[in-house]
Amino acid sequence: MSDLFSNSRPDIEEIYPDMFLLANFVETKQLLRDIDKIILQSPFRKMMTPNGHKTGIALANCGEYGWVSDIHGYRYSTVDPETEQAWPLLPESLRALATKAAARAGYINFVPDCCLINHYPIGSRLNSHQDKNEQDFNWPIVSVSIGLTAIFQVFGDERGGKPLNSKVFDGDVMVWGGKSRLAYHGVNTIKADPHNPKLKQRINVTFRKAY
Ligand code: MD3
Ligand code: FE
Repeated sequence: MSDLFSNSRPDIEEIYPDMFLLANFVETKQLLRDIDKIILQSPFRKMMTPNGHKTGIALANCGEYGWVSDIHGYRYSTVDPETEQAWPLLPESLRALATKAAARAGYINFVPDCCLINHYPIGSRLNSHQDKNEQDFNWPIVSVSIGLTAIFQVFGDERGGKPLNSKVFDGDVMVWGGKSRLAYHGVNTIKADPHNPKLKQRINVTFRKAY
């Protein structure tokens, strides 16, 4: 059958310069079990931001470094500010997934030292921003989408304007490197799935090399 009439997506697609979508790259059931364990030790929480508001979405971390925010700014920290303890260990299976996905997109030997887990209930969104707290922008960021479908928005060099919209499904992995690494990006308001009303959330896991 011609591709015009089938719904299949390519295994890998460069949707923006140096930004790769790996369709259905991972089975998310085991990932969710890993995340359940991580959040027992480091629960999802909203953090204060420099503008005096809390982050709109709740987050958790594992690995050597965690992404944290407070009134002083955004940074990477080796300890959870709630407990002053190290973050939960990054499970080896997750580390291997990130390394494999990066290699599939052409970035070999990617070994993340940070795993940020974002929690999106229905109705939540992530406004346009850049990720620039990491030391070396030559390393990509790898992200895994779990649960409800989202629309990623890539704005490019400026915060606003007309974005590239890309739908990402459960099990999709994206690799952002090179010319896309400092692109402004966000996530559109998460909608319920009428075909799957019991599904109430999206989780996004990003793997970074902070240092
Ligand atoms: C694009 N998270 O945590 S995936 C974030 O779905 C973040 O939770 C979104 O943006 C989410 O900062 C988007 C990850 C992502 C990460 C870094 C990027 C997309 C990026 C850097 C450049 C361009
Ligand atoms: Fe981001």
